[in-house]
Amino acid sequence: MKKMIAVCAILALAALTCAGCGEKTAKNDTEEAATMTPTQAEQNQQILEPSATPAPTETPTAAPTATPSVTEDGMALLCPSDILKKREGAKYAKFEHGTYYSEYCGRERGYTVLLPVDYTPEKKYPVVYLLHGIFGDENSFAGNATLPVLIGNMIADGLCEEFILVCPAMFAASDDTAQQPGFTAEQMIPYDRFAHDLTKCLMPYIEKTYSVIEGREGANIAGFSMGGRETLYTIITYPETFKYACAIAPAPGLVPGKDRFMTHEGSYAEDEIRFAEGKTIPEKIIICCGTKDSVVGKFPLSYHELFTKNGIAHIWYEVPNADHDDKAQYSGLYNYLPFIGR
Ligand code: FER
Repeated sequence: MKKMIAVCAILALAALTCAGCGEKTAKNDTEEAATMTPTQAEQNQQILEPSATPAPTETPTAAPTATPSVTEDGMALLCPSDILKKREGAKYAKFEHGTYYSEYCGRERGYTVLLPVDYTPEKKYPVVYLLHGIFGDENSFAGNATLPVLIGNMIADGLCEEFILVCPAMFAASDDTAQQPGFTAEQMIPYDRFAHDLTKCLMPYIEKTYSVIEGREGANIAGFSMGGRETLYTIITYPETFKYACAIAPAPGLVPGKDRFMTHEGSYAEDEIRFAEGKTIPEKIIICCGTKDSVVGKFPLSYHELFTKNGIAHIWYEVPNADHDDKAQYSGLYNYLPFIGR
């Protein structure tokens, strides 16, 4: 029976993820945001003002319905569609697979990496560690052909700096033939263990292997769903390690809770979701989620409320009409990547 539930859950999640693959975001009114850096975005809050004021002779029929394209924190609600399209003559990076030895897990573990097209050891690059969803592995993002396009186009348009994208395998079990991902309390443990594997084993390996800006200045973390939850877990556990963090549709379980998949014991008590005073902490934390997320529902909103209650500065916004899908992911990345290396 348990197996049946797990299989159904896997199929449902896989169907949603695939529904999002290569999805074309509808052309939207956020094109102007394409030329904005966060600083410019911050200065452009007037975009929020509704521009379509009815002419004086018109009888107002209903309240204005136009959705603002940029939030007061400078977040473009949707990723502009042209950023997601291949451009003629443009070169896009390709994912490569690598392995590192994890002393923490006592075995060799995989990762994929997307180096800038013009990668040269003469430069030093910031790194984004991008964490996949539940049941995923280091190949989950590498299978997404749009991701290199989004990144390549943003770099070409001067929207973000060149950076190295590292996609690890998050399920940090010591023996992954004996332990598999799933929806039990026991199966949550390897996900949280990844925070230690990442900071103690993978990050030092990446710093040794590629030409990266070392330490916190070059270290950034983001993730989708289970990866979003582990992004939050990792920055709460190692607040001084990362400069910018982004949790897209973070899954439940960082703190106690219950949903249709399982009862979450919680990796931390609500009161532990804090940064000690005077500690170095991430400079920006973005939490976002689709308004129609049918998998994690209102859990991301509850993280926003908890962070607010516990005094953790962060940016929160919702992606209009996005489900647990690419639309939410691309919006989150589009808003997050401009911070990297700046
Ligand atoms: C849950 C709901 C969703 C959960 C995980 C997810 C561990 C993750 C979804 C995803 O990664 O896509 O209750 O519990």
